[in-house]
Amino acid sequence: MICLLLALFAHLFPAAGSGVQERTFLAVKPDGVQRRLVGEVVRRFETKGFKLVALKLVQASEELLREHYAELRERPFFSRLIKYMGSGPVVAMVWQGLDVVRVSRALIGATDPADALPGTIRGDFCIEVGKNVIHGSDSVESARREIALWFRPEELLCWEDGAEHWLYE
Ligand code: D4T
Repeated sequence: MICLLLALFAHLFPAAGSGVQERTFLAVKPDGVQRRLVGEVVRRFETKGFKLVALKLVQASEELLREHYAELRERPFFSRLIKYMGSGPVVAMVWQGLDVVRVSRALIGATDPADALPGTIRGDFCIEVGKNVIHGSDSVESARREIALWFRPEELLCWEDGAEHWLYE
């Protein structure tokens, strides 16, 4: 109930999703699941200190993927991207924390793994842009849209974070 009220509040007052309450959508792509990288990806976000709010293994439908990547529908790689993303299960997640959208993109690394720095997920675990292991929302607005697309409100859990006191000033 409290979660539903918070979701409604965030919808009515966009600034409410900022600060420590900011959320992002991440997905370990089919290649990441096949290559047993789910644990490694979760470990990186967990040890950074972000809070896990939702997680599920999903075989995404073509309809969902077309909606998720709607902005890229005119790009030449769109069909290949939709086929690849539907080629096996993905692990969909929501993470929360201060500046989590921007910091997650930094932890993930550049879209093309050839440009991704060592120490980032794409820098450490993949080679080509068409098999780049993980997706992360590129803005707070995209995160809101993607979370609503992949999760029902009741799947986003509110829980007391005992570590918050040790992570934030
Ligand atoms: P995602 O959305 O998967 O986190 O990737 P990015 O946000 O880092 O990059 P993007 O939206 O530009 O690309 C989405 C997705 O398309 C694949 N892709 C991209 C591809 O196969 N060929 C390409 O030339 C580009 C630019 C990889 C990520």
